[in-house]
Amino acid sequence: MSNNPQDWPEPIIRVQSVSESCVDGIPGRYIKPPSDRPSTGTGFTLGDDANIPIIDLGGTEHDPVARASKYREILQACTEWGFFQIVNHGVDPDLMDKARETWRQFFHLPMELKQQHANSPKTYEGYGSRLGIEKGAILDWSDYYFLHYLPLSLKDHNKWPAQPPSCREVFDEYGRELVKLCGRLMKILSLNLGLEEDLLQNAFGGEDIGTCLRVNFYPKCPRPELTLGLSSHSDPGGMTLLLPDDQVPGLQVRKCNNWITVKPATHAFIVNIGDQIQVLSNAIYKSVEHRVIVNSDKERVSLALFYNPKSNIPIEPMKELVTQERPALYPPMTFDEYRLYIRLKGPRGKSQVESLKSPR
Ligand SMILES: O=C(O)CCC(=O)C(=O)O
Repeated sequence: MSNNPQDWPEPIIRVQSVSESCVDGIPGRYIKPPSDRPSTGTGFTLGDDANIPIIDLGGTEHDPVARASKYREILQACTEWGFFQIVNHGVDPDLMDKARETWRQFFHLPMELKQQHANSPKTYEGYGSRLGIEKGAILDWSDYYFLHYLPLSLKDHNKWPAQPPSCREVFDEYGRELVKLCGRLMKILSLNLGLEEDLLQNAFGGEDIGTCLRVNFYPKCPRPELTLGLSSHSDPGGMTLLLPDDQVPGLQVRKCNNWITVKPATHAFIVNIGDQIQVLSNAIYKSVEHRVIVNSDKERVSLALFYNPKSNIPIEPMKELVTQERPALYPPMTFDEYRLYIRLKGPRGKSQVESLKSPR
């Protein structure tokens, strides 16, 4: 397998087209081994009403007591769950709805238009239907669109869809707002590690961070019990802000060896810690496995904005968090090197960050 693949190992088939043509079966390429199928739970059951923490960010500006209590909730979520939802986060709910609906419209454009943006594994930018380049791999039940927002040197409107006409404008605004929100969360995460508020952002490369968007489209699936919309993985980047579908649940987060289906709160973002923050925090914060299930009567759209460190600087546990009792758990690696793994092999649970751990 080359480290610089130029093309996919086999012709790309759009899952949306497969979904439209199959009535009660799905092609073998999408059938997961029994241990990976949605119904497979292990360990004890946490109950159907279990959910990731929901944290209200409103009202913290002028109230130090409320602020301290919210920050503690965030600390607990980052160390115990790796996931939480935020409400009253300051992003206009209309913009959130508009962003999701604009992308939904994109996926409902005629196939010839979407195909003009077909991506390749060289940069992944554009319209895609698989992660990883292993020939014959079992595939996930989803299509996606991937694009860069930052750094500006990678942002290229020509690689964003031209249709629907508002797409570029809406995502420009959406990206700007979410980068601001990520900056705010980074400060909280830094303070919660007992560090000055800018230290985590500085370890990301300061202003030179990367931000990209993956819009996931999960078509209806006649046999949802046999497949996954997205296989289990932890996010390779820094932090993810996910705008889930407001009508259709699907995201599952691993907790105590079981899978919790996230119930999205109205106009919430789902925040999760990625591998780079797990590494920088010397594993105080957890990057947690998650996956997506699909269903037979509703399509689903989600927008994952990935906030990543500058891609060519070494990422390693921050020196303030390394002590004799808690030596550095990971060797330095740039994000460019790190993300090759998922780009070549596709989503594989937490195998990458686990395999990095230095022997102690
Ligand atoms: O669709 C979702 O809810 C989750 C998407 C996701 O995990 C991802 O894009 O990495």
